[in-house]
Amino acid sequence: MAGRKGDGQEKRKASLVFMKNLKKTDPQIYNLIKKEIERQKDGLVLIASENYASPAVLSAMATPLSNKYSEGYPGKRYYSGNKFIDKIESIGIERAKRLFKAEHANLQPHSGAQANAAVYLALVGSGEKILGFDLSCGGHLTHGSKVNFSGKIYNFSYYGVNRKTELIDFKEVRRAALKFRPKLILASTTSYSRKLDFKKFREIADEVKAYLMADIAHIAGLVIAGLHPQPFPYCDVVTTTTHKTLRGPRGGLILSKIKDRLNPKEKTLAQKIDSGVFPGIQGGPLEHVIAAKAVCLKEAMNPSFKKYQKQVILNGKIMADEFLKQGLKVISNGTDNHLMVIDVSSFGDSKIIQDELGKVGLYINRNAIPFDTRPPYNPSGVRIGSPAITTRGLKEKEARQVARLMSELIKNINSQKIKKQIKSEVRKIVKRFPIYEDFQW
Ligand code: DSN
Repeated sequence: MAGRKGDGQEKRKASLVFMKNLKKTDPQIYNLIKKEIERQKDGLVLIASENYASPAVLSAMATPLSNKYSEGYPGKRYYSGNKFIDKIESIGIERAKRLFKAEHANLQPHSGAQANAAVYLALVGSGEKILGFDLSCGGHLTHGSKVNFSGKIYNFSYYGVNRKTELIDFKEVRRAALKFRPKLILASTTSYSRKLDFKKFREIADEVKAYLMADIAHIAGLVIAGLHPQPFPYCDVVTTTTHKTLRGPRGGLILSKIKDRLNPKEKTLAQKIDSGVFPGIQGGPLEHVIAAKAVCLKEAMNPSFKKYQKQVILNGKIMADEFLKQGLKVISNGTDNHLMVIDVSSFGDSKIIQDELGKVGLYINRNAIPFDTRPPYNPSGVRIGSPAITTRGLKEKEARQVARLMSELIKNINSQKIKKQIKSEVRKIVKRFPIYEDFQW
């Protein structure tokens, strides 16, 4: 992979020729894109939901496929001229089904939020009940936040984590499900660092006759690599994004069973999901992004993908271990996956910590912690992820070093001298582990 050393992939030259045209037509935007590329190259991305897509994935997106209208699905479009688009989308669908062991796949959601919206529309009526995971414990905005469409249109209730262990407590999930009697249960996270037991969720869903959906946006790559329990056959529907551990283009994806086990006499589950996406919530699909999704799914079939995901977990564990050694409080005392949340409230304001880390080239995002009493804009924690640094080729030794540098800055948030030292250490690391080095923009 051009400039993506360390993840076992072939090194290749690549270039986005369209950037040359952009330079002539709109130098202002061209220059800003170049600056953003340099920022990504010159810093260490520790935002758990970000990654570096391959030149092949990026190239597929920068194509005239963007010009095409293809409302509908392969073989059933509303516009002519979809001969090749149909083939591309069908290849992507087959790859997604194979990788996630799914009976049905829909590659059209523009994002993870759109994927979730389409599933809710397909399965739950307005005002009906959904049981989700509490946002401060690791859920997502689209899992029923009051400020999001999900919390406004549907009647949400939540389960959380055990106060002491900070782990999902299945007794509480069951109690909440029996009391609330939801139509849909979400086994879905965005900042939870432990494995999800889909079998247990399914037992509870069966007991209350609810659909079960997993939003595996964060852990999709780990699931494909067999390093996290598989959502199928337990879940009815699985949503994901394609740009996090999956390392593809920005976008969403829905996987599902074909049959609707709760309402077998109605349309199939697969039909409901497809019409939930189109015409339910979207018009024309972004076929250039769908082509890039197909490319990232091909990359995920390469044995080097599993090797990469193993290293993502190893790096995550090492970082959590170092944070604990440095005296920081890691939620649930560690991680089983690619991320962890740290309570930084005793060291300062999380927004300031996030911004100061960004100034030395260490990019993270602030995040709520379980039972957080602080507001979402200034929560008590920060979230750290290992996928992007692992794509750059950092291994255990460097992951530990990065965690140590971050801890030093967090503990000395007002020391300019320490920040200067850390900035120079980060510079050395990004030079040793370059990204997109042969990619000509
Ligand atoms: N998917 C979220 C994240 O984890 O960063 C953003 O919405």
